[in-house]
Amino acid sequence: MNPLETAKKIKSMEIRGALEIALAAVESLRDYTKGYRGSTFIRDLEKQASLLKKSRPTAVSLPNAVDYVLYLAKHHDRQELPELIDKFMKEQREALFKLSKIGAKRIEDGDIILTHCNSTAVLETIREAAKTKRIHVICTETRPRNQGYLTASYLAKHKIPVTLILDSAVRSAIEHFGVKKILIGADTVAANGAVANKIGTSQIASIAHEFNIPFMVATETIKFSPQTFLGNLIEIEEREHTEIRPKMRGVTMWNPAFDFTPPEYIDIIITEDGIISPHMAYTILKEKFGWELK
Ligand code: RI2
Repeated sequence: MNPLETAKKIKSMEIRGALEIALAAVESLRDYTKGYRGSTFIRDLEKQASLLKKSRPTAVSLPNAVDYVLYLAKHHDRQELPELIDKFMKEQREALFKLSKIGAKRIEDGDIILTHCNSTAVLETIREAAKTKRIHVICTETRPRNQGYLTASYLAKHKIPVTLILDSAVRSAIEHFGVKKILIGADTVAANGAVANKIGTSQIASIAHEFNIPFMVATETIKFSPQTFLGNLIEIEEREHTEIRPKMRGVTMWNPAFDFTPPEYIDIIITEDGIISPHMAYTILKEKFGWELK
């Protein structure tokens, strides 16, 4: 699929999830590179990259991955680029596998875990833990796009006990089921350890804080934001109001797709490089994104 079509599918959320949108974007740049016949490759690749980066503003995995392809293009021959992109994509899928192994160790037999939205990092971690431990997952619907239905279906398919609840039932569910841990994914991790994730995450974090329940984030390091290290702010995407419901005369609507959870509410961040406190985000950025920060 070409970058323009891919950008459209990312914007419409036909392709979604912070890791999947990054991989789809770089795969489209790989195919573009393979089919390129012009004479101004870097300039033309940068135009395609810009289309992809504009498709959704919050998940920094997207610009990180696209910028890395541009970095590779500027430091290697065009003929080498497709193979280098394939290698990068393989590394990202391996990162997901590695973090799931590490994260599974923080899940105990008999845990009741609440999650929000639909995160492959979360689901692979739960699936890995469920190989040897009894786990019951409580998942929210996640209005307005109801990604929680994908989570519930996935867990049911893998015979992991799962209960679907309303977003507004989180506090009641924590009390009713005796939730032991919260495990959520991430779209972006800022340099100060704050996490951008699906709207409603920060409310869950504040409830977990009140109940003194561990709030854990599962995320690959590709979602750490070098730009925030340099002082930039992460834009919270606002989506079509009609995702909430059809227009109502005399009623305005507001539909932010993400929110930020402050580091104080986050106990651990599980990555493929290990488990860190949110305040160690700086270390990850220095080690993993030196090329970007120069
Ligand atoms: P993985 C999703 O956003 C959710 O916020 C999810 O937690 C996050 O991306 C990470 O997903 P959306 O694409 O990369 O549903 O862990 O708007 O799959």
